[in-house]
Amino acid sequence: MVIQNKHLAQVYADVEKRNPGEKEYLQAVLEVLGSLSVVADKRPDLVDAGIFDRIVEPERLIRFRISWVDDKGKVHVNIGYRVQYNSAIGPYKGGIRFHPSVSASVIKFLGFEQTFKNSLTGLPMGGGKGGSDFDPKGKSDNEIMRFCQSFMTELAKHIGPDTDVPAGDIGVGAREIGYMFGQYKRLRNEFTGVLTGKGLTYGGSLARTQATGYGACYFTNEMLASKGESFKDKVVVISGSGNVALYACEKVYELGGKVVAMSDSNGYVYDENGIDFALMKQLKEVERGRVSEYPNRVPTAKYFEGCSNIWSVKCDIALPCATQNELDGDAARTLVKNGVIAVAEGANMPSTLEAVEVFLEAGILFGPAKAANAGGVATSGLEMTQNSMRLSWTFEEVDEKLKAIMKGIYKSASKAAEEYGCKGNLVAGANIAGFLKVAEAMKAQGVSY
Ligand code: NDP
Ligand code: 2IT
Repeated sequence: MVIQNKHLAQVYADVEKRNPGEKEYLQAVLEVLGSLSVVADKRPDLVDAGIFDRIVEPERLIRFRISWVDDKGKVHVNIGYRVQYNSAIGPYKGGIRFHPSVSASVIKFLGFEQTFKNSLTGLPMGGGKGGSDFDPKGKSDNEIMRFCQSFMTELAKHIGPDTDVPAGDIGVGAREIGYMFGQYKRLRNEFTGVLTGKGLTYGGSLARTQATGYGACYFTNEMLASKGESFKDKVVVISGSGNVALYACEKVYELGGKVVAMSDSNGYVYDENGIDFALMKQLKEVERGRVSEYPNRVPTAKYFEGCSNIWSVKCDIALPCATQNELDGDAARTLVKNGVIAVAEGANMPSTLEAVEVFLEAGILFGPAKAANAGGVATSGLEMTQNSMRLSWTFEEVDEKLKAIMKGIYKSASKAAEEYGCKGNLVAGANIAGFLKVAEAMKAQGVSY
């Protein structure tokens, strides 16, 4: 990808120098700056205010030690991170990820993306992200609890309901949020909405669990409608089988489509008759099992080793909902060759830069992560609102607001694309629309942060 605008090319060169070898972070920055050349050309005031130089440097990156004791009494040490990326439009907001691949580069890319995503929701939330290289797989419930408590003992020093509000991400769901919330309350003696994705008995919002997957489908529906299409009778492939993938699957069926393949990091399962959502939910969410066990219960389903081959399954709609860079240029070419009409990113940055170029050149409908998966954080924003008002809305009320927000995101991304001369390119549109709000706020607030 080439950055046309000279100032932005220099900004990117500086980012490369300051963050050597941080490939995920550099990839995310390159993609956004690549789209913003048209903005820099039109808005010398933003160049003069140093907005581009400032927006690519996190306000703060906290790195800390997490010591914890396993069930056998052995001491372990992991690294914890919180990036407080940008607070121009609201308190820092974004998930926490527990996965062995977590590094400063991964957390910074996620915090950077989150800044623009949160801006697109229209809600007052800045960008943040956190996590640890801790691997929750194979740990007992007590080990998970002790780890979460140790993690929060340090994180509590840096967060607060008006400062920074974390939530879940890979490896962090309702169980982990519960343990972290409990520890925060113990330390502060305060019952506040400091985390979102909480359980329904202690301040969580109805529909937050479903929100990212549902939202990705609502966004896809908007893209399809622009071409007179819908999910009706469409064959859909969804990668992953975690929180986002599961609820995307449920919504695809509700909208009339059929999900024929889902995966985890070891492999994928295919059933031309359609994946049974209730069974997959039971297997993954309740039993915490593996996708490879699915064919034991459904004889028509077949399991294949290796998760990346899922993209060779012929489909009309592809929803990558697992992790970053899970869909490369070759996978994108295969999808296009097999006649895919729409791809929407439920995960963060699941498509490589090359894959995105393949989709855009092929002219298929492509919904980038910061727009397509914003339903999760948007509903977290709604959870914050309910916590502040000390009341809770019904599932239907939250779901209606989520739908309206996803429609709004589609509209602002397509409008920005059109206004800046790249009609139909939602990657550029989402980057530009998300950026402009943050940029105006930063300019209004003066230099320094
Ligand atoms: P979960 O932990 O619930 O599920 C993650 C899923 O992705 C699992 O099926 C997991 O398989 C798979 N996966 C994880 N890492 C890899 C990998 N390296 N290679 C292949 N598969 C992998 O996480 P979520 O569903 O919450 O998150 C999925 C994606 O969606 C992430 O990119 C996240 O950032 C993004 N997202 C999440 C939101 C949320 O509200 N939860 C909101 C917006 C975006 P396995 O079990 O084998 O590890
Ligand atoms: O990537 C994301 O948007 C999330 N993991 C959700 C963040 C949130 O604060 O709900």
